[in-house]
Amino acid sequence: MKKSILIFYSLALLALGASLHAADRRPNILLCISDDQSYAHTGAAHDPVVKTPAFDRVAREGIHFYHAFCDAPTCGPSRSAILTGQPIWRLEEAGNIHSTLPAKFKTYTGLLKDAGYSIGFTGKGWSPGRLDPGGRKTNPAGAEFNRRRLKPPFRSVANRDYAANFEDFLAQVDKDQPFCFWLGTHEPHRGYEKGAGQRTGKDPARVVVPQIFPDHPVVRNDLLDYFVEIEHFDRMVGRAIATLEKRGQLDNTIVVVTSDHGMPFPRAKASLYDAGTRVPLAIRWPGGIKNPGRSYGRMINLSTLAPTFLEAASLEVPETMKQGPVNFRVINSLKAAFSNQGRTETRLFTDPSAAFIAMERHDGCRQGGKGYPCRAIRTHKYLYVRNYEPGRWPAGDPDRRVCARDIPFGEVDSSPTKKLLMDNKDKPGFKRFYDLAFAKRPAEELYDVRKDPGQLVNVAGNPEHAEARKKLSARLQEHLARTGDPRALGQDAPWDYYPYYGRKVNKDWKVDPKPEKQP
Ligand SMILES: [Ca+2]
Repeated sequence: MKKSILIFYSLALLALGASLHAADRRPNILLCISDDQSYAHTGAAHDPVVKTPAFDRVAREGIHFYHAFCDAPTCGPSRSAILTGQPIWRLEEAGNIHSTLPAKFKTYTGLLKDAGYSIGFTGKGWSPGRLDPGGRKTNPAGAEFNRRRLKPPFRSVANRDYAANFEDFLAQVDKDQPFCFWLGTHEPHRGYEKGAGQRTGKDPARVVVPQIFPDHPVVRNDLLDYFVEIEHFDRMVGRAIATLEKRGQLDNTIVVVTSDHGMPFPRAKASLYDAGTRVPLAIRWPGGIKNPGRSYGRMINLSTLAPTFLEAASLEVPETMKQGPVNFRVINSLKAAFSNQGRTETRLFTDPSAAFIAMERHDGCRQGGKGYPCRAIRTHKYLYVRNYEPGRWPAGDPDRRVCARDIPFGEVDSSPTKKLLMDNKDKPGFKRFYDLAFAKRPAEELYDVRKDPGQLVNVAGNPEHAEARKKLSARLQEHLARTGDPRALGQDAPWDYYPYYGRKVNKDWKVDPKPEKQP
């Protein structure tokens, strides 16, 4: 009898041990997300000036995704898409910046928390906006860890010691409890300390000036000042990785390094062109990535991260994070990217994958709170853009009085590069760049990215590309309709009328009420 009880308890203990062991095996997640960094600006993407050893290491020891796109080129909506695993046209108010993220939208962080993960964030989590109108009490990125400070290396850098805050977070995670942490820096968001790049020894002559800007000393130096902030982010990533390594937790952690959208420059952030939408993305996870040290060129959106994390934690992916009609929902995750052997570059131009990008109201910079509704499909051959309100100013109204923050072309953050274009707009050598950044845009834009990687020449009206234009237009429409975009379905689009919680310098600026429906 005694012997059988002993055997029973031994078996029970074994089972308990096995289940604890299973719990131990659930991977941790560390998402490192910079604020406004374009794909081109990492060492792994061969920029000759900016130094990003931590990003490069994650790319080298994991997968470098070199066609990753944000879901929206604007902070709040992009972060909402990452957290919910959904495109912004399904997120109601969260499709706008300075808005809210309604509590009914499930987030990967919330689902992991329910499954026993410890969830935290430092720096910039879900932001900017207000949580209470959406029925949330805490930041959806997790519990806040922002107490540790440092002396900023540049005037424009936040005094938050993100890496030390990550250590504070780790210190309170229970032993054997998996964790999910969001390390979001405020860099390289503007403003910058002017001259920081040159003062720290960076050579403006070595800067690769993107084709969307004039090659001018002001632009070169503006880019250098942006680079020092990317490097600050990268140092924080490096310290966070070193902490995990020291604790023996690095190899069971999915380390993701990315950005919410592209660089804060004209025709970049708050536009659907690559400079605003194509972001750095590298993922390291020895336990889950087969054949690490490769790059992956298929088109992906950052909203694929949420279902990827849930699958990695062996959790069910909710219907909302799947694509397609009911009963035909597909989990759009990186599982295949992690498990296959990658694709060779030579096959990319026949690869049918696509990324989808959207924008509604970025900032309050048009009369009555109107946004600039647009959608795009990006394939390996083309960028196709649909502008729903081509009569509006894409970069915001030139009249600062109709901008909440009292800035002309208010979609574009104030900067030396923006000022250079505006001050010299009538001079030869500047007009073209000024128009690319600020002029009105037609309802359809098409860029042949193989011939025109800078996306400077709209070929939508060119007979040579007529067939491609037709196909891409239909494919975009089909995707938007299938995933429930009110604009594609001909339903009322609500974004122009949602409240705006951003700063108002022009106190009488307001969002117009929704017009009464005509009977
Ligand atoms: Ca941002």
